[in-house]
Amino acid sequence: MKSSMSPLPADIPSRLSTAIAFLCAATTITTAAAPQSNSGAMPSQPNIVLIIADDIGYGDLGYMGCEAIDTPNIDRLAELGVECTDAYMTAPQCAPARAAVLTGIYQQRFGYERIAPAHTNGGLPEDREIIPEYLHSAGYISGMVGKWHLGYLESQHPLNRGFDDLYGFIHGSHDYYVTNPNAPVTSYRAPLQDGSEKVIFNGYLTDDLAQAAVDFITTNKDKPFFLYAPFNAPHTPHHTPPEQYMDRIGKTSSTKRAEHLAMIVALDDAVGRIVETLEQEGIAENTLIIFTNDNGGVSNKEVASNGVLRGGKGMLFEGGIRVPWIFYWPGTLSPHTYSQPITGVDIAPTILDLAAVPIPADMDGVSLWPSIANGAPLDRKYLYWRFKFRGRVQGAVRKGDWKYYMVDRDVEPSRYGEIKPGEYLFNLGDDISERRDLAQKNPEIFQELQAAYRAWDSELADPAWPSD
Ligand SMILES: [Ca+2]
Repeated sequence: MKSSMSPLPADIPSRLSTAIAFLCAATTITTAAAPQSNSGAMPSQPNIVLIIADDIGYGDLGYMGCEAIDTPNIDRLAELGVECTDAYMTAPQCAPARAAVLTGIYQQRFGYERIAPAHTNGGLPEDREIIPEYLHSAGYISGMVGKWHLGYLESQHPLNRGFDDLYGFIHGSHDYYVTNPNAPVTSYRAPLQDGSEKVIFNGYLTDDLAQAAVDFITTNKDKPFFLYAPFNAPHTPHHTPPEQYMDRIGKTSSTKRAEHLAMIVALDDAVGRIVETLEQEGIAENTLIIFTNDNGGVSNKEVASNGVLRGGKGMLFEGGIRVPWIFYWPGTLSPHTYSQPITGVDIAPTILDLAAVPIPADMDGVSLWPSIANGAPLDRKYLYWRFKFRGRVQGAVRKGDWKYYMVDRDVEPSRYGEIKPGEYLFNLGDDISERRDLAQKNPEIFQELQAAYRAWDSELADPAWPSD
């Protein structure tokens, strides 16, 4: 098991330094007590709330070092829960990352390499089961609030994919203000749906989704439930959030960044309302909350900040795939920092494990429960990535602190820092910003990871639809 936090460059924000100092202190304390479940046994069929933000930058939350906003509700989950420092999604883009989360399988195995344009009929294949379908057999009620983005066909609709309840939208983004169900459908203006009904809403979307999450919890408080809450904040469009959010932004470099951060403040309030509802209903101690983000922030618009990480959305540098990730379960999970590398395909098997549903053998992910609850080392050698998008292939493998990265075409220098087509080796332990290529100095580990990538790559399907 590696140290509790990866070393960071000297220029990390002072607030993050403070947070790390606190977390290191906390880790020291909890190491003595050993991170573990209080009961020592796996709790039976807890409620599970999975909150996934959309395009938050790695440095855009209070506890991750953002100085321009406070995110007290998310920060509280990190402080009192399990803060995962080396957590990833399996794609640097919304939909493929979500496909892996819900199936527990690397999405490239079934051709979900990239987002599916609406005209392609692409999306979740019918023969790949997803979390709510598995949970039905264990008596769970499942609800979804937010952004689907996993197919436009009726057969791919959330209500036909195991969800008993839906409040949200099918496309990849949505207006933050009023929509009319009779208006022409565009990517931003597909109607909001309450179950199978198209609805008008007149408020602010993040507030509206928070209310739907609260209503789902209140309605289903007496059953084991799974609430999948993929909020679309702070994804585009950059509609200026209401004053109550804009007024809480400190100094920023641009109006667009202020709007981006205000969307995150609204999301933080939504998280607070969900936690408050669980507490008011007396079920907080029987509910696991997972909070994470679907891919890194867009790094070319001076909107999101990925902190010390290189690159952003669309890239397999850390800035595109490394995400904030928290497990919060008061009374069951002791607060601690968790630094083993984990990734999006681990979410489904972890949830199934807690629900006492057998984990299918074809899942790539592993249940994290024994590890986050009792400190067991994960039995896994490599994490993998591949992203074929708009004519460029990127690949990556992580083992311990080592990361192999390959790209077959020039990467736009202004966007990610100059990098030429080739294969690289980075050591994230002392170079989290991926600036020093160590391939020549470490041929053995380079060749091992290169071979691991090529073997895994050979198992994958071709992308099932073209890039848009
Ligand atoms: Ca996204």
